[in-house]
Amino acid sequence: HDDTEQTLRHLVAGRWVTGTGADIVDTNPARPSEVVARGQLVGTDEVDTAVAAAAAVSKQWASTPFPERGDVLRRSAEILAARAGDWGRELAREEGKTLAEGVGEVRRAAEVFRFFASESQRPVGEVYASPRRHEQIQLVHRPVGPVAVITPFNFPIAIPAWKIAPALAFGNPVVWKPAADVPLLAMRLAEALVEGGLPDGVLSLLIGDGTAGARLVEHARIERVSFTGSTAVGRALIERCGTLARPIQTEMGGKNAAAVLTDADLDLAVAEVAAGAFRSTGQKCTATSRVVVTDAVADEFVRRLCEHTSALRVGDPVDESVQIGPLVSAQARDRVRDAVDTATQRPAVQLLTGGGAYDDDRAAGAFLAPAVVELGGGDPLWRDEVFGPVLAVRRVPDDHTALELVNDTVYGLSAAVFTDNLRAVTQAVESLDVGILHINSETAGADPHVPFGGSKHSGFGPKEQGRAAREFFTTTTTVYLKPSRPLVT
Ligand code: UN1
Repeated sequence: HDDTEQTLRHLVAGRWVTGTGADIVDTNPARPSEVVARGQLVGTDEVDTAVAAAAAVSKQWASTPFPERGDVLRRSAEILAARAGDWGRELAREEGKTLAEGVGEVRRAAEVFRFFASESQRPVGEVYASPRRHEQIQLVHRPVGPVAVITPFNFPIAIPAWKIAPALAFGNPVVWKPAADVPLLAMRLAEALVEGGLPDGVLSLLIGDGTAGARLVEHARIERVSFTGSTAVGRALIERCGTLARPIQTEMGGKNAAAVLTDADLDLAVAEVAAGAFRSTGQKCTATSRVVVTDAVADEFVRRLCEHTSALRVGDPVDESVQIGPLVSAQARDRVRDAVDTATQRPAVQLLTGGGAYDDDRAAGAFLAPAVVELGGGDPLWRDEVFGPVLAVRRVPDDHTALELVNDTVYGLSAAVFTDNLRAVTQAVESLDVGILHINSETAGADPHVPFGGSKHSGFGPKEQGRAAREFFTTTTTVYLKPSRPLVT
């Protein structure tokens, strides 16, 4: 493996350039002295140039026949799939998720590209009858023009793929600003598209901070903004885009619950809840951060969950035997550890396992022992998104109450219910205010061909992926179509 230090570049108007912004050093969160990549952030000039280039190629890309656009995506998918091993390892070194998750994520990006390569072949639009003779009314979808894509650190290549692939497939140029914590994987995705034959200017990659993102969103030529990240930033962008009358799609926080009901298969529930809570070190907006369990099975479930959790192997993510890597940075680790420390000082909160940093060879890395806490209601750990490996357990008297507590949050991304009880499943489907509901599987995960997104404070605007993506990345024209004169018969 080539673990030599990489140089960061931005892709601006078809050229790989050095940024004119502040210096950045991209380090390995498992071993912070190890530099993965180094470079400079973008300055304002690069943002402006990228948007101008996107605007300049917009008509041409929109009128490129869809099979040609699809071919670019298909070739890029093959490049991603072929390099999944190497790029997945870079992902693990840069972001901290395990090698298996890193490789899986690059493959997933390839799958997303393959799906959207064909998506533009599917039936589009609608045809309506007209009340007037010889007239037909059609609903036609058209590209929207340059799109701004802003993505978080936690899925450095999959989340960008599921925004960029549909944007491109439906004929729109993209100006993309990824989180500055994961610049190398962003470069890899852009490389795959360039090698796949994407014309100059159709994708620009700007590695920058919030200032670059804010400037990008403001540009008059940007027609749509697609954002995944924190609720605070998402809401600020929604407000700004509201003022600009610019459509925005946001995927934001979560406080996803799993309900373990009285008839639950406890082996399954323990494995899935732990996977949902701790994979990617809990840094998913779909992560399980609350569990409600009925009194009838609580003792047994909690005992097994803690056993399972404390046995998870935490360490260097490129070591294949490791199950949980570090958090993305030492700051993230300290923030999460502080949240747990503060919570466990409150009498209603009991730390059952984990929550501490390590004092062995992992001390320098951003590692934190996966934590399970038990609490009553109303605690900040029950309410606030922590974005780390922390799971809050609450006991309830019965199935009905368990499901009611799943909704006890301002968020509404995903939920999991462990049961084969049809009455409980029916209650869950009808009453849980979430965008994604899993019956007998973990709260995380998303297939590319189905819509993804949350309700309440978790999401705003059209959902992502599947058929939902077309809604956001195209605009419609309602066409009243009839001949100029009556037909001669
Ligand atoms: C997944 O659960 O596999 O930021 C995807 C996030 C989500 C994506 C989750 N937007 O975690």
